[in-house]
Amino acid sequence: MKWWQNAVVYQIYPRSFQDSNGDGIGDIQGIISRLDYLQELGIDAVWLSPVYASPNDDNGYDISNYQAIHPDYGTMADMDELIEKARDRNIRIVMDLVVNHTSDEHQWFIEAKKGKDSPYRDYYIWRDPVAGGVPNNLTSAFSGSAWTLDENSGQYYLHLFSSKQPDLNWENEQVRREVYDMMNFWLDKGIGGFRMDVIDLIGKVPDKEITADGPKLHDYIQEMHQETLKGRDVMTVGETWSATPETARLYSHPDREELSMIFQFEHILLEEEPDKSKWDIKDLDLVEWKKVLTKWQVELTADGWNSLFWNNHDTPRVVSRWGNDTTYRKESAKLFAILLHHMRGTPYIFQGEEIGMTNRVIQSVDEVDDIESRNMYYERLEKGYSEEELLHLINVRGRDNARTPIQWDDSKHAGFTEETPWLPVQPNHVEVNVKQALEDKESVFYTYQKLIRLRKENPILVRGDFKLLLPAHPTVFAYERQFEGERWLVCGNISSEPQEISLSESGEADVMIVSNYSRAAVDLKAIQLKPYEAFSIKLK
Ligand code: TEU
Ligand code: CA
Repeated sequence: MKWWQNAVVYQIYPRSFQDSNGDGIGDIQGIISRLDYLQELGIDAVWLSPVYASPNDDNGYDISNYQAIHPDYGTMADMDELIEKARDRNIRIVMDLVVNHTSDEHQWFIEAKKGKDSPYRDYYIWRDPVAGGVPNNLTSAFSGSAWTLDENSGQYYLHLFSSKQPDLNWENEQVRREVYDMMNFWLDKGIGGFRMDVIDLIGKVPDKEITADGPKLHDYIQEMHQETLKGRDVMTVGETWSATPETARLYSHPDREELSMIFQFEHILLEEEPDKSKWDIKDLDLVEWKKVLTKWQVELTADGWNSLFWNNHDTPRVVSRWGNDTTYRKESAKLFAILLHHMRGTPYIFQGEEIGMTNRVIQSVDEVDDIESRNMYYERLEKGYSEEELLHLINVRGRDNARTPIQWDDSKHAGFTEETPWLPVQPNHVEVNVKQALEDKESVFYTYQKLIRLRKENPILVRGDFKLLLPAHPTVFAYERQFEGERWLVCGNISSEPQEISLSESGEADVMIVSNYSRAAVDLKAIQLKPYEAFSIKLK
């Protein structure tokens, strides 16, 4: 058993976590000032989104120096202090590794742009025009072509994200060497590991328009493991939008010496029209959703490891997306916590999820920060979409939803900052905030705290088998965990309508473990579930 197999990881988006110097931007000293809170919650590791030098075109996922801290966030001394003070609380700091691309303001790209004979030219991917235009049909995740013309050389360079995020050429051994040296710089500082940004893209073959899962992808990851991770007690989680349980085994089988686990997104992608974009939305079919979650629970058991998450800095907040962020905000936030934290895998909590923070509603594109939303808005406005339609898309799917400042208390800027925050604080911070949550024994916070503690105290959660119940029920997600004769039943009504179900095949209920309605007992033959009611119970 590795430490990260019964750990719970907390994702911090530093810009929005806690400001300490009154510039309206979250920073590392702000995180240090909140370590006691994270220790109180009980988490074991922090995934820290990028704090490196960056022009912030993509809020830090466009890095101009991997071994320097952006002044917005502080200094390298602050970073060393964070790693040390977190370790004093048995909290590891997992850094974000963004090596599919750099910023166009990285020294390597500045050199590469100087001309075709630059020693750094082949750090990136350059192609001559074809028929006077872009080399092929590859497109950017942030709208438009993935190719931008460099006037100076008359060649195009590849960027699967913004034109200020040129893709690194992983075929070039020098690039790989530079990345491994940088990784060892951070690992030697005693960080807990890496979250690896779009790592499934580094094996791309642009001339064949192959982006994810390229032919050399696992060769590169295995080489990376040997050159940096081998022999270190660290965790790695790859962000792999293309993953299936089959490929997840390739990344996470312990004998393959690649990664500890990956983030798979199949349950997230169910709301998108197949082979289109995140903005081509379709309704969620909960039966399909349960089937996908079950597939990942049962197909990765023996020879791989799962991550478990509902949201992150790229996705809308779970209580608004799938729950009910008005009448049943607390109940549905607790329901999703109960359903996730009883599953097999390493759970991730996105900052603010533990107090049931909600999406942010905007009325105008002028309020939008995120490049992905802005580019989509203007591209689709050109194509004739209405402003109202596009604002709706941003309100339900935009990444700013997750990036509003953490609501620490009911003061003017929610205790996040004394000045004007870089992104407005949500109006509902007056009632949804950490201070209130810590004072309210029935708050979402204490449900998360209990679930985190349960994972430490009960091997069934870490090692037990998973069995889906009521597969065809349209709104109830129920499953059993079984380990060495012990059986737990977990059940949640993902709807605002009461439901009556029978789970008599699970036998006799024993003691209640967790409930979001303070339920004391359950008669498995006939269970009346309240709106968004969830519970877990031991079975005899
Ligand atoms: O995200 C990869 C990615 O594909 C998502 O941005 C996706 O396009 C969409 O935003 C989610 O629906 C990673 C980082 O998490 C993201 O913040 C960066 O913008 C991106 O890579 C580029 O580094
Ligand atoms: Ca600050």
